[in-house]
Amino acid sequence: MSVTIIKNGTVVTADLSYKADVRVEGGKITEIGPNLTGGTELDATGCYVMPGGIDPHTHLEMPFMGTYSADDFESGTRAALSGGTTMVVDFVLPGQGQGLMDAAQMWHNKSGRANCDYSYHMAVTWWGEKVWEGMEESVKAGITSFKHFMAYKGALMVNDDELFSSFRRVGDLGGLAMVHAENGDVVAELTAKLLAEGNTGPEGHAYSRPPQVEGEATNRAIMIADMAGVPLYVVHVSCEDAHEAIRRARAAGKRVWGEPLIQHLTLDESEYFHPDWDHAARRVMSPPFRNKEHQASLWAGLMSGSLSVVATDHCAFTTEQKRFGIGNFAKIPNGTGGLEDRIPMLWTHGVATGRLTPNEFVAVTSTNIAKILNLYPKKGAVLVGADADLVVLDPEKEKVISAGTQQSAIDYNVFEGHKVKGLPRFVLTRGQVAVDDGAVKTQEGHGKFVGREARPAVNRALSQWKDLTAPRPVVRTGIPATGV
Ligand code: DUC
Ligand code: ZN
Ligand code: ZN
Ligand code: ZN
Repeated sequence: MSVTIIKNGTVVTADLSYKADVRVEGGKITEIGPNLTGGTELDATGCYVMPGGIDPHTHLEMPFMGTYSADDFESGTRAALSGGTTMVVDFVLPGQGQGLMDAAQMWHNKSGRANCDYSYHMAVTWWGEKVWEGMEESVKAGITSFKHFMAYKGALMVNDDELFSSFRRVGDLGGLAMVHAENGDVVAELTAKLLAEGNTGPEGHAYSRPPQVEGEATNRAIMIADMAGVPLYVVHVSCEDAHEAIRRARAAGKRVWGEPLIQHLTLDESEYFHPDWDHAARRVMSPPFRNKEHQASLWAGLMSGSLSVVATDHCAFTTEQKRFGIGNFAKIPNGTGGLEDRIPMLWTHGVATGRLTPNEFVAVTSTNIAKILNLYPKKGAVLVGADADLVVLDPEKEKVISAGTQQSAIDYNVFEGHKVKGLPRFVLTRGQVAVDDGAVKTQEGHGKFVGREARPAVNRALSQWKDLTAPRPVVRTGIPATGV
């Protein structure tokens, strides 16, 4: 079995930084210590040896808004690896009336081409007995997190009664509930009003989804999750209104996590007022980019720990696809790329600016989500026995982000022209070198599905500090007896 030694680097985990070599054999880390020899050496002098990034929020080759997202499991995971992300968690999106395991099979058919390991979340896009039953099968098949859209009315959105039923089911199964939190009814009303008033351009997208719709839905999801007794993960937290609801929940002892995206941390709403229609439309995603105060709130959340994970919601569409929405912003496919830029952008704007320590960086790009999704320590760790999914990051290496040199299949990059410092020298996916001294050398089909275990006891017990099983006063019914 081939042996690789990562030499002379500084190992950085979510807890510690220390000088050590790392031995990799059979796809696993087999030894960490000084002066290791006896294998192919990768020179990590001046570099940090960290757990590979985990992006828990991607949409690869997903049918959406009349088209398919442009990066598939091959180009998407190649983009991921090139930027130091060694695992993605993609959303299985069942069609209306479709069974969950049917949809999961469709995803398995696509993901065979992946270059790195991957897992799935299951989306609950409609509600009925078939879904209720499918959820147990999904958990048995290793898909233990369930995402609910509170927006996209008439398509993916589930109502509160459905949300409550589904959350209870997820809680009973020991899974994790997830939400896209925007008030879909209000978004639909605002969209219709804006279009009727002639606001058809991409900026209308931002006007139709103000921070309040996100704050309201986030708070509602938290309260419903609390009543259902299930832990909750809020995807793409973009504003103070949602962050505030999450902070309050966490301070009250609720098991709630928030995930900001690298796009919301580094790009703001002025992008939608760019005079070039294509420029603005390429940045249309939900929730939209916000103003600088909201951005500052997200950074504060990462720095203080009230927000836990940085993801991308990678859902890339070409300019041609974005142009479906000329004359009607509501038809612009929602989504932006970011998979290959998340690590360098967060290092540049987070660590190099002094906002985050390297250890905090590892926590929010890898270890925290590995723990939340029950992947740790197989993933998200530099420990003996862990998968050798590693990034050797050179903090001095620089580049200017450009669509011309990216791996993603689309024809632009929302971070075009951003100078980043902190790039992978080497990236290993289960021991295989996918980035070799900066050169991308991925292998189609190397990636494997990683199933996850549910946690019935832990997830149920810790989601609520109140004892809902305590005896309650019996409600009196019927007619009072005479004389009472
Ligand atoms: N938001 C997007 O921008 N794209 C995919 C789905 C979503 O919720
Ligand atoms: Zn979403
Ligand atoms: Zn998404
Ligand atoms: Zn920048």
